[in-house]
Amino acid sequence: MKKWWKERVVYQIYPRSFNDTNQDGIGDIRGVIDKLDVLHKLGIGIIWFSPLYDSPNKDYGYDVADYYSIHPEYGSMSDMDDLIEKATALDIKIVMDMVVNHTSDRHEWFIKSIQGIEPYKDYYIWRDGKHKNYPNNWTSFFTGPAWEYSEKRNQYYLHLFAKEQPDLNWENPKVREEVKNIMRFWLNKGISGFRCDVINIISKSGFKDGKWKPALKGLEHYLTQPNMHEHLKELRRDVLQHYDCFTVGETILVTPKQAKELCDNELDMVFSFEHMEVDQYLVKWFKRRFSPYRFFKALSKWQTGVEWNANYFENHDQLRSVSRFGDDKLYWSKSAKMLATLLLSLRGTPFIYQGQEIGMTNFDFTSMNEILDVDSHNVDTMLKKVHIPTYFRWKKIRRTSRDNVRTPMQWNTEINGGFTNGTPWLGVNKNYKRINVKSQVHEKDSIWNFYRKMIEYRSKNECLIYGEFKELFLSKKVFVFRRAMADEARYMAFNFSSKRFKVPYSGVTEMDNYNKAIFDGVLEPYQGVIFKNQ
Ligand code: TEU
Ligand code: CA
Repeated sequence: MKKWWKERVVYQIYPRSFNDTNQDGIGDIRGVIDKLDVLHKLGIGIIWFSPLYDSPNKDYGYDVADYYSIHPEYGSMSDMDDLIEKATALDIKIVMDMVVNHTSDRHEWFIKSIQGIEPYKDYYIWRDGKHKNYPNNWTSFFTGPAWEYSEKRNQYYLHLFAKEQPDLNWENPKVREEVKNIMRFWLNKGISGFRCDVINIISKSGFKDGKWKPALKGLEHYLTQPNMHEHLKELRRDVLQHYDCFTVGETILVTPKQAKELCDNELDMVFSFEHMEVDQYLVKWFKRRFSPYRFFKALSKWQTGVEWNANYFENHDQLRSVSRFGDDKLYWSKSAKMLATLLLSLRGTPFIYQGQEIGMTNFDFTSMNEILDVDSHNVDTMLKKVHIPTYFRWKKIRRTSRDNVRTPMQWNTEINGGFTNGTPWLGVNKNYKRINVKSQVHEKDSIWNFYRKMIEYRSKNECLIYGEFKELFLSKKVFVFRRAMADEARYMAFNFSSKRFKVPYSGVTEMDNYNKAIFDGVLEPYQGVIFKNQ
């Protein structure tokens, strides 16, 4: 079925690092308004905002203290209204981040829940300790036990993330009514959908000890549980279906089968993680060499496994894709463009993360002091406890920290890359003089202009949007597939290496990071090409 959210390209903004207009070193809503024009020129049709709500920022907004207000650091509700109006005028739709598996421990609900005040008493998941110990052996995504003791209540509360992020009790109908009201509030303001944070772990069925696992004990008791489906159906029935909107679920460890079920009558699409796990063992704890082969396999599996994908190579939790899947040195520009071609030619809604369109790279930090991410600090503390030396701790953190992608946007060659004249909340990458928006908007052959052309190309070719996907050729470093509908077909070929490869396909090129008119079957290093078969 045709849908506007299938035809548009989404651009994710991490507001804190986007653009600062009052020189406090923190990106703000007015800063987004100032850049709407350049986003419009790029051709994007939807903006997803990482949380802008009031928050003590333990997890930079993913710990919400008030879903109905804007964090003063980012501006005011009237700035937000202004932004929605100005974006709408440019035909850009807005998607909000819905973080409702947990709240901040500073949320009024939690403060009252600790004190046992009704109706909040059971808004969270409280359990008595077992023999003066945790209620069970579950562990948090951010390391350590998933329970925290509250003296006031003489009970433990569950937190699957930081201890400042208590999990909401979704089995309590009052909690679900609260969530519905929050959704209605934002939809009535004119936004067009939600990205639903860790939505497949909202329902916990029973609190038995988890099976032994090196990481994440307890998973089997809260991952994609039957009640989760019921809760999501309820949200759709009571709220979502009454608006012209869409939802994309962030669903951890999801399989295509589960994704299909989730997209049946609940969400519209989900973010899967399989293609992001091809360079790591056991979730994200141990890194292994990036394997393009595993990457293609995962993409191919999902392309055919579900009806509609949410395609992404980067977000605020991952690494920079050009540094991770491409070559951010010798083939920086070529490989960034190749990734753009692949991302925008897969079947599904494409999501671009701020900075990806100019090939921003992983951070250039040199020590833990430059890192602010709570996850990285928890990992560091945990490794310290088991006596891992500084050098190895830093090696691990440097390769996994979410701050790699959270460094401020690089706008121009001025101080701090034009992000702020003040002191940026997080360090700006020193390569901003070479990698920035302004230079790339002017330079015809830049990554930015390539993204612009590629977005335009996709929007003009129904085949790229609605065409069926078929894998044609898949090897260690090379991937060829076809998108086809009715009597139209496009072929795509990608070389994830610095060597040349020959493939048994050729044709007239329509998009090519080597600007060749004909594709003769020889793939240049990091070439990505779309062609029509002759
Ligand atoms: O992420 C959920 C999630 O799976 C991550 O915690 C992931 O394990 C980690 O970031 C990988 O490094 C969502 C948000 O995207 C993330 O920013 C939040 O911190 C988290 O939920 C808690 O809200
Ligand atoms: Ca600011």
